[in-house]
Amino acid sequence: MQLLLIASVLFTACCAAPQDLSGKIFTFPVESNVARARLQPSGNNFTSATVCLRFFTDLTRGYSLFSTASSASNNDLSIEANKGLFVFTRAKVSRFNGLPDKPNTWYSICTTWDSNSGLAQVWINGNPSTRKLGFKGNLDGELNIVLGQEQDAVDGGFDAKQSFVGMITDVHMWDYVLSACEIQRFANDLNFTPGNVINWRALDFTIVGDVVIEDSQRNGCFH
Ligand SMILES: *[C@@H]1O[C@H](CO)[C@@H](O)[C@H](O)[C@H]1NC(C)=O
Ligand SMILES: [Ca+2]
Repeated sequence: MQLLLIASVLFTACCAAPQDLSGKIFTFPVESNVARARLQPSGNNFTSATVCLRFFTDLTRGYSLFSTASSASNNDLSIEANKGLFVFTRAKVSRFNGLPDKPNTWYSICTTWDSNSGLAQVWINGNPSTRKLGFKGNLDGELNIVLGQEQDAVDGGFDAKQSFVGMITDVHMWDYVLSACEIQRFANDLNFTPGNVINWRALDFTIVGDVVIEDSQRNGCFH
């Protein structure tokens, strides 16, 4: 009986049904080295990828927008802002300068990476950056994906001064490079093909610490 109970608790913890978070946001209301959302990707061993999300913050220091760690690298497919945007692909850093970074504004950001050319690119509100060299090779192994904290170890090594404070929504990841047209559809909130690796409309995630799931205010009256 007791064993059965434990088994069913474990089952619930491991396999909670994915949730449709359409119209919802993750609010990170406090600077900490704990608060985070862990996202469970479908699949592994990626030869290319696109990550898109929307965010709002008033931080003027550096912060992590999307942190991936694996046994191969603590900066596996990661996006950080720190007077410029930094995209990491298996510890290879590509730096993008001069992109808009005004505080207290909703931004849409998409990052693409392709292992053949190694090229990474960032799109802010549907506008492209320069294309820069990143990692040439597969992102294999299990990826641990975290919002709100920057990993210096798999789900660990957090630093409050790199934490994200603000709101994040519409997080999607694909195992291919999205076309410019699809990226602009995402940026403009038109119909787009949801992520096949991470899908905000069927999100498999775990919250740790102060992260609040609430209705989006992003579109005001026009939901
Ligand atoms: C990843 O995929 C490549 C083919 O793209 C394959 O050669 C390699 O063995 C795979 N690695 C793992 C760890 O499965
Ligand atoms: Ca770090």
